[in-house]
Amino acid sequence: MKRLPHILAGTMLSLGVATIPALAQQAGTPAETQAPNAPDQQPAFTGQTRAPQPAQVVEIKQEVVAEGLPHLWAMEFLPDGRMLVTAKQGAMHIIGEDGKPGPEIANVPDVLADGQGGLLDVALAPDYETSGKIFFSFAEPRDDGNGTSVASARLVPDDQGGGSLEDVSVIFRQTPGYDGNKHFGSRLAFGPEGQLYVTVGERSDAEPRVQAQDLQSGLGKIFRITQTGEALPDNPFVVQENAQPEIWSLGHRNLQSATVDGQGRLWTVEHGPKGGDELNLPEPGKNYGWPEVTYGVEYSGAKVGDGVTQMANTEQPVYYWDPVIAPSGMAYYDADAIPEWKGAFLVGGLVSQGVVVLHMENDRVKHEERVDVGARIRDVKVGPDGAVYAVTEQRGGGNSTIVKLTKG
Ligand SMILES: [Ca+2]
Repeated sequence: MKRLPHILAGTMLSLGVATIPALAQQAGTPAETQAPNAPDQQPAFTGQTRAPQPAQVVEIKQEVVAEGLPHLWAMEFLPDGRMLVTAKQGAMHIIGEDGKPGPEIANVPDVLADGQGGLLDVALAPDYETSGKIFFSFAEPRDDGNGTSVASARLVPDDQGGGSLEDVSVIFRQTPGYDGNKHFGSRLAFGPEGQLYVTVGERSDAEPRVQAQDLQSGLGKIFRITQTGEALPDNPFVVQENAQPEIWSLGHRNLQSATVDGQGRLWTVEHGPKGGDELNLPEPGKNYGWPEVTYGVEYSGAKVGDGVTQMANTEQPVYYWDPVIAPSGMAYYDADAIPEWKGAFLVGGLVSQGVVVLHMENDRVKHEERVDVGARIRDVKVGPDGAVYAVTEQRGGGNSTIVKLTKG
């Protein structure tokens, strides 16, 4: 029998409940009503942006279940129903059943907590229940600047609500390092055979970002590795000279959203430039275009490169947003508590301050729905109870909260 998650059981902590009415949502019209940043750009196919809202929008109840938390970056549910969170400044905590963070987990390595850097994503190993193993990504200070790294460790909880990391080992480093504080990514997602997908960024500035097209560089890539950090033998560039064998796909900008769907396929949402966030279904060896092909424009309003939105030998995004949502975490909804969302992707939005619900059909977005949470969303997870949990943050730091979304 499945153990009842204790944070969700019995006297559920409730710090405030608000039922958000179905806003002024109108079936058949896009949720996005603002003017695009690049009005001259045209989608490659119908429904590639501004998909219509669904005919029926489910009423969602919102409840703050944890508050006064440090500035969080990611959250995962432990098998006992408690939440394991990463704080950007370099701490890891378990959130107790009272909604309060336990003592700092010991032995988290030093991170570069500067700009967009810090302790980033966390994921439980597929065999966590027996191995106690977790994986986490972080901005790592290095001799040649800094870069995104992935470590594994055993999480050993104690009976004070804290615990320690044991056998900490950095299993993978994005290279080369770069002396900057932007575009580290990242997310970690496991495929069905236990392969680990690692998403990163291209470090933002003009000089490094072109390396998103360079197979000898780890900037602007998705990687596919074993749980000890090696390239999978069937990765697309394993036998190619002058290519990093861990690369799965290239031409990405800043990937902070990734999840695996019901078929075990990796999906990602990346931060685009102004007006160019995109949803992709990254396939092995394929080129997703950045910075040569993109929807959206530079923050200055200038074209990115030649302002090209389509090019041979590059992949079109499944979907894009102009203006941007500024994507953070992402989850695939396969639970039953909100039947209207079954099979949908839930994407957190920093700028859009809510959860974007993407209803899919034949690997295209059929409907886009927005749930307004009124705060920057840093991560989204589906709980063991089928509710959706959104981690909020405040720009520039401050406290995070965790908001539970249920059917109203
Ligand atoms: Ca692209």
